[in-house]
Amino acid sequence: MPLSAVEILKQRVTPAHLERLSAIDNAELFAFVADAVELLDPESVYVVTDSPEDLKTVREQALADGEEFPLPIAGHTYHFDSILDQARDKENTRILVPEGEDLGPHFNTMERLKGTAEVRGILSGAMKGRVMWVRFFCLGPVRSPFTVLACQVTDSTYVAHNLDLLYRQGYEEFKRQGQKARFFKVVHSQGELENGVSKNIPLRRVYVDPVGRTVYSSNTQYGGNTLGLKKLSMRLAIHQASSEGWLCEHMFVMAVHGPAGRKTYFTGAFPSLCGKTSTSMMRGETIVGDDIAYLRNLDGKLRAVNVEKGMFGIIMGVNSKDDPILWKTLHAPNEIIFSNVLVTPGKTVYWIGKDGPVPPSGINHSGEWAPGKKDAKGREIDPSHKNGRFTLSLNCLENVDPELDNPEGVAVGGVIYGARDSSAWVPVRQAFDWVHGIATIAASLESETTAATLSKEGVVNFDPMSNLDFVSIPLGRYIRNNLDMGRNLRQAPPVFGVNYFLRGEDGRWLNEKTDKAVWLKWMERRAHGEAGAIRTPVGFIPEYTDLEEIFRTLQGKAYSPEAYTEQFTIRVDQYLAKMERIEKIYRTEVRDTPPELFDVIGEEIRRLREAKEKHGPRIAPDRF
Ligand code: SPV
Ligand code: MN
Repeated sequence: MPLSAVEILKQRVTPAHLERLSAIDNAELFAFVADAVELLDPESVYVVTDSPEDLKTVREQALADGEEFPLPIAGHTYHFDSILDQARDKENTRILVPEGEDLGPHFNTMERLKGTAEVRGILSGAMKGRVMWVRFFCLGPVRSPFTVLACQVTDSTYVAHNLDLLYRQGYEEFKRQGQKARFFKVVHSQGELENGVSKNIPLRRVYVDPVGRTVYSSNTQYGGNTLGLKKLSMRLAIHQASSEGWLCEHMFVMAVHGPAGRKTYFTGAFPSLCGKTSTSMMRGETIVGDDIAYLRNLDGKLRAVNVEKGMFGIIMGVNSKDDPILWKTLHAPNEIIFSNVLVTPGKTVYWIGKDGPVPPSGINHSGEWAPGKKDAKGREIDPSHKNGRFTLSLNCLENVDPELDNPEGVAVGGVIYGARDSSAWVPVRQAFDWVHGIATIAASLESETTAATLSKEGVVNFDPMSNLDFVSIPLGRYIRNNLDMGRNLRQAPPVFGVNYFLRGEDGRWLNEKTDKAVWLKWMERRAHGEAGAIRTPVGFIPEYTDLEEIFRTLQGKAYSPEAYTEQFTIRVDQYLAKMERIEKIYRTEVRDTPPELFDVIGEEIRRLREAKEKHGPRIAPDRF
């Protein structure tokens, strides 16, 4: 007769750690941990509570295991992933679906039982001779209508440590909820190591099972594949949210500070590497979160929380001028993990775009490095990986917003969608209303690819809500959930589209990195009906005088009418091509597209054609 979960745990877990587990009165948890122990066969099991001593143990063990290495600044450590394990593995990340279910062509799926069997086969015995760390966390603030609990087991102390910087501790909350606790389950093993990094990359798998509320991750260390509470649980959350009437979005949450001490909270969805973190870290504003938000209708108002409490941010390009707060934090004694940067012999870290010269030598994700070093394919290896990251807790930032842990979240005053679009979208515009914004901005979002995933850079991808990588339900339903959210609010917040990557006809960027500060202030005013706007076929665009004033008073910069005209000229053909492209995708590749999406896109196309007839293919703002 098979052993019960409790019997397995009694055999495999020392009394001290069993006691910690038993303090949580939850049979599903015992079954999960017992199953993980049987499957992974660790030498021992360490149940980590929320206590500072336990967190210290994890931190120190990451160093003892050689998964992290110390740096001279107190609290700083670094970690490398395999050169083949530097980003999210889209190819081998699959949503497991019950037999007969089909999410549509935008998803990488696998039949649930088959996928589970495959990944469990790979994970079988993976923790032999190692410690299995059992971790408890809360997604969203603790004791809030937003809270979702999660338990991750891992054999990587780097992963366990990283989670502590990114998520709110949940052991006490599991204890408190006891039998009532429903939770996400994450099973991770880095697999066999060679020189401290995952060796069997061909056996890297990230399988997400929304039905079983479980994630399996094997033979990888890169955070995006292993921090189960991040993008992996996000897929579980989108599934759950869809059946419960809330949203889980790839969004920052920030306060934009308006006149007379007014704070207006915005959420913002941007594809990876398209300015999401830098927007949320804008000087003068305050940050609630930089990556994932849960949104709920609470008493008719849209409210949002940061699912996390830390940042796993891209370090490339961080410099003292553009990112003064981050710069300061990254150089102060804070608990920070640098991953896939260059570490010099003098033990300083360097990344692409950091102030100062490129060091003549160091160690990076490729091993010993010097300028000119080439990879196996003969391509030059950058000093740091473009997707190199830092992990820190938001509470070490001076611009952290005091509402970070508010159990009720923050009231959303505006929603922003950002694309990486060199040819069409103006730098900032406001949708006519929620449905127009969801249809023509959010659901129509496209982005040129970046280094955040293991794919070719510079290709235009359809990426609705910047969330296509993480949606785990049919796309039509996901779009409908977004439309419904706004419809059910007493008053839906305004929706904006931004684009920091517009180029002129000669290929030059039309905006500076710092211009986004101005767009934020303009959106904040618009959210309160305080700035004017010009009605165009694609939404409201700013008036020159408002932008000129904001540039001048905020940044002491002259903003010329010519720059404005070039930036805000409506390039009708590009918009039309885009809308027609998007419409086709929804007609041919997405099932159950809400009909109003076609209505709204159809109207936009009609408006654009009429405008073109009247004014030609490039329409300067003063023509409207
Ligand atoms: C992103 O790529 O969108 C990230 C980092 O935020 S990852 O955890 O890899 O998803
Ligand atoms: Mn992200």
